[in-house]
Amino acid sequence: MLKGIIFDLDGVITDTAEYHYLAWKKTAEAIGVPFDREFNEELKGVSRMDSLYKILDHGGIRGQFSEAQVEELAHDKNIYYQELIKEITPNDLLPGIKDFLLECKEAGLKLGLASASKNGPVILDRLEVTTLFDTIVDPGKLKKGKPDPEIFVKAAAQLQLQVNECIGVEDAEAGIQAIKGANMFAIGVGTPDRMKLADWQVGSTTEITLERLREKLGE
Ligand code: B16
Ligand code: MG
Repeated sequence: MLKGIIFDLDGVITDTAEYHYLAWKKTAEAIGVPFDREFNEELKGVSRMDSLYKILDHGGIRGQFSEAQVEELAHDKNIYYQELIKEITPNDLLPGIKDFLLECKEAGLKLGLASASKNGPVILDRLEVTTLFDTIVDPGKLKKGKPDPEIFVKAAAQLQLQVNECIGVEDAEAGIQAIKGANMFAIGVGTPDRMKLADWQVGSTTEITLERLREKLGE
């Protein structure tokens, strides 16, 4: 029986992808790596350090940087990013998602956040939805990032629920793999070709309602 819903942040609750794109573009181009929107797709749902290693590999220059220099680049990217997310307001919630969160709370479901972003708590505050969440997984304490299921398994444990009592919502292919690896039902926000592994694919967050979800779960 459904008792908890575990949400990804970027691409599900708000669209910070554009801000990540702009900050990574500035960082990549400063070190001579060409950066476009197509390549940016590969970074969705991927942690900050893993994203940076992908960029360095993309430019074939990973070997030219010491660990300390890599840390500094990641730090610089985060400074640009934090500057950009200062502009976030509740108007930046993706359409329909606040109604769904409220509907779930009213139905007594527990809500968790399973985002790879260390900026997640600040973003939830800016969106004014922090109090709707019962738990937030700290991505800094994970052994493995998505597509590993660890973050979803941990979110369920923090909610004091079994994995089969929870479902996950994601927009990245790596995220859907993580939900499925945790043995949960997966809602995938995105195009059918990118959300092939999802149990329920939706084109937009406006399509997600508790009634439709219960129908899909056969409850
Ligand atoms: P930060 P999600 C992910 O958020 C983003 O999709 C990804 O682009 C970003 O690199 C990652 O968070 C880490 O973010 O640099 O803020 O710690 O989709 O898992 O909510
Ligand atoms: Mg995402």
